Amino acid sequence: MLAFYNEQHGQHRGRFEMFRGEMVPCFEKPERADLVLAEFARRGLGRIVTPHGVPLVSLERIHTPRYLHFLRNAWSEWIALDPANAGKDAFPAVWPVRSLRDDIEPENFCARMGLYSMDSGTPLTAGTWIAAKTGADCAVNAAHALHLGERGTFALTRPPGHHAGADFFGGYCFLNNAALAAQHLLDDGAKQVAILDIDYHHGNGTQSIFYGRDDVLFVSIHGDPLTEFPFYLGHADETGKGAGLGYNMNLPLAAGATPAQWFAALETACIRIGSYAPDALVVSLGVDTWAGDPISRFALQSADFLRIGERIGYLGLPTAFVFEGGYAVDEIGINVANVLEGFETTA
Ligand code: OKP
Ligand code: ZN
Repeated sequence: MLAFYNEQHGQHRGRFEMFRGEMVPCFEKPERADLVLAEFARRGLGRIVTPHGVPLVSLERIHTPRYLHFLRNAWSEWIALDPANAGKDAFPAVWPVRSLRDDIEPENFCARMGLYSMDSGTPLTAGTWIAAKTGADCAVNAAHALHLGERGTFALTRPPGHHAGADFFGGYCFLNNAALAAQHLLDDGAKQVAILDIDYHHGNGTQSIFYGRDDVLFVSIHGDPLTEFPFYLGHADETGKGAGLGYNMNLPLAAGATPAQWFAALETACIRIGSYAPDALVVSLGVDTWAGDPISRFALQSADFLRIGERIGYLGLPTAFVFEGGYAVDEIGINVANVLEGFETTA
């Protein structure tokens, strides 16, 4: 397996996130990717390469130009407000919810932070743009390598991407790496691509990006949004719209669902993907489904991740794995590497 990794991810290093009325240390931290990298190398799972930088037009295949412009300049605007801001992360504090206008771009930076975001748990830092951009490079390179003949590739990126929409950040995500990978596969000539999202949290950004399209099938297994982040999307009745009707499948499970229930959902997901018969598969690979994850409530054991990789491998599709969540850092390397190793055993 060919892995794409860029050490610049470490430049995105949020200090705190807002959680239940206080600022708590960020769960999404650089150690996550470092530990996955170390375990990937320790097991000899494959070659690790630095991705080529992709042009901004590749990002514009998924994200709006005005959002990309905002994201690239956000930090300099933040410190322009007050030089002392250099020592603080930027957070949104106001949002254009129902009845407020989101069609006019405000000049005020704080107002634009809200226009382009969905939560207050996602600090924007000095190195956010470079980390997100080089992460997106990893994802696009991982997709391109499938086009060049690889059977399986791994974009070892952070921050994650699946909550980011065409024009907003949130849920620790800024650029939607999985969506960029899927779109790149189509641009390389694939006719149909499936995305399987197995992160604990629903990939609202990915779903929304492809909701009206039938050339990308989105299938997600996640904690029920009635109780779990991102709350406002991810229900079973969201099946797509227009040309995309029937090409979105949500398999929400109650918090506390057992591994047996989770694997039954994986079977449903794989059957749907098999019947779609895509040219390639993108996996949004979160391991926050592990029993000990500090912010999630499923119960998978480390050995289960080997079985997940195997089941995905038996689909027989060129597959790009894109790293998403997982916050139990001591086990994160083992759990991610288990999925990749399970996939490799099916070659
Ligand atoms: C990102 B990914 C926890 C509150 C939840 C958002 C979770 C984003 C998860 N203190 N904050 O899907 O793993
Ligand atoms: Zn997650």
